[in-house]
Parts: sequence; structure tokens; C-alpha cells
Amino acid sequence: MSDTSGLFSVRMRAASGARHLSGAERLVPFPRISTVVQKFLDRAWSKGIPPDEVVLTVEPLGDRCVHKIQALDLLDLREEGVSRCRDAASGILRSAGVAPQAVQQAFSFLDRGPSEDGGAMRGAMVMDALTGERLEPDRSRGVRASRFDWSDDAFLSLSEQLARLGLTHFRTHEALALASKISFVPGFVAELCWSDDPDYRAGYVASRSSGYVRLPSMKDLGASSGGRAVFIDTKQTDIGIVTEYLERQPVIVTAIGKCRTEGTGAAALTVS
Ligand code: WAQ
Ligand code: MG
Repeated sequence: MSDTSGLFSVRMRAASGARHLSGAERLVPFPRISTVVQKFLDRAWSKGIPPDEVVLTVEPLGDRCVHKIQALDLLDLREEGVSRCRDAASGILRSAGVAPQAVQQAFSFLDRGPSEDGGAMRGAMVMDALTGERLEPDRSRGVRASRFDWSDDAFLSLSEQLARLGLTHFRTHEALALASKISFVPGFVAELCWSDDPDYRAGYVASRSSGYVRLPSMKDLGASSGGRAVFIDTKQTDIGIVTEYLERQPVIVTAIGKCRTEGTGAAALTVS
């Protein structure tokens, strides 16, 4: 082992047959790898369904430069009920420049299960923000963002801020890092996400102008469909550039944005 000073990308994905069950992602120095791997293994087996394959990858970043970014601001929008949450999400996506038909397409794919067989994908859909056309070459896998993490300091401040808002689930921390990386994709317009886990109903929409807007009920309890849609402006970028950035560009979130909450009433939300 010659170089233990640099960072390593540690990744996990668990599957049962062709079905994606879970995945996770960290960027850590060498001495932390074994702890992270243990946590990932626990996580792979913590789902209701035991995986029949778990793939762990440990990869040095080498000399590739790491982008340091600030997290998106987080707004916890305490909207009630699936239809109000979805209306708020659609409004924010449209204000960010996603055409109504593209918004509608994304919702219907996420409701149905965006993979070709109607299940969850490992990665995200990448959609033309104007037409809703899906651009990812493999429509069963999607494009999986990788090589990102919080810095220790930023993670601590975030945990403090989110705890004040009553948000303590690891998914919120992970999703905010991922959404922040995605928001720096060249030609990025907006993102829509909710979990494919039947017992996790929260989701979010994100754009550079709205920040990360968390919504508590994007689907009914027990529904196992979900996923991510990344909307891009195809005049500014293409799927090759987007995929390279999402999969390969190392990103550390070193600073947090503002974190706040707002009661019901999407109309009160101003998105510039
Ligand atoms: N890159 C691209 N797409 C991904 C990635 C990734 N690294 N990880 C997950 N996905 C896609 C994939 O299609 C999954 O099926 C889908 O997203 C959902 O992933 O503030 O937990 O890990 O509390 O189930 C929203 C957080 C939680 C709301 C999202 O997603 C909050 C969540 P999950
Ligand atoms: Mg999941």
C-alpha cells in the first residue's frame, strides 16, 4: 500500500435477482474504509428482502481534482397529503424551467417504477427539461451519481441544523449531498425524487433557485415505486457530459446552506 493519504470511493449495491435493493456511497481516507464497508454490509441486509448479491467497490481517486461545493439550502415544506405535496413539487419544477409535459412524464415514470420492467432503478432518469424525453442510454439502470460525500465539519453542522428542524433520518443527509452534487451538473435545471422504499414517503425537488425543498408525503405508505429524475437543458449540455460528471467527478460538500422549515401553503413559497 503506497498511498494512504488520498481519498477512496467506497460503494455498495445490493440486488435480489435483477431487482435493485439498495446502494450507498462514501469518499473516505484509507483508515476509515473497513468501518464504512461494515456499515454498508449491515445496510445491505437491513432491508426486508435479503440480497443475493452485494457488490462492494473500493477505488482510489488518484490524482483527479476534487470539487468542493456548498450544499443547497434546505426548505422543509410541511405540506400535508400526497396531492398537496405533489402540487407543490410540480409548481417548483415549473418555476425552475421544466415544461409541464416533462413534469407530468417524470411523475408517471416514478409512480410506475422507472425501470423497463416497472421496478426501481439503480440510478436516475435524465430527462430533457423541455420535452420530457429520457436520455439515459440504459433505461433499466439509469445514471448513478457517485464519488461524493460531506466533509466531517459540514456533516456536523448539518446534523445540528437538521436536528433543530426535527430531521434526523440518514436519508435526508444523504439525499442533500447527492442533490447538491447533481445541482452542479452542467446544464442542470431541476431534480425530482422520492424513495422506492415502501415505508419512506418523503421526497424532494431541487433547483439552484429553490434549493432542496423537502416534502413529507410524495407517495402513499406501502408504495414501492420511486426514483429520481434529473432535468437538463439540452441546449447547454448532453448526456455524455452529464454522465461523466455524475459518475466520475469527485465532489465534497464542505459547507452547508440555510436550513429552515415552512408550514402548509405552497403559495407562500417564493421561487425566483
Ligand atoms: N445516483 C442516481 N440515482 C440514485 C442514486 C444515485 N447515487 N441513489 C439512488 N438513486 C435513485 C434510484 O433510482 C433509487 O431507486 C431512487 O433514487 C431512490 O433512492 O429529505 O432514500 O435511496 O428525507 O430509496 C428522499 C429524502 C429519500 C427526503 C430518497 O432514495 C428527505 C431516498 P433511495
Ligand atoms: Mg431505496
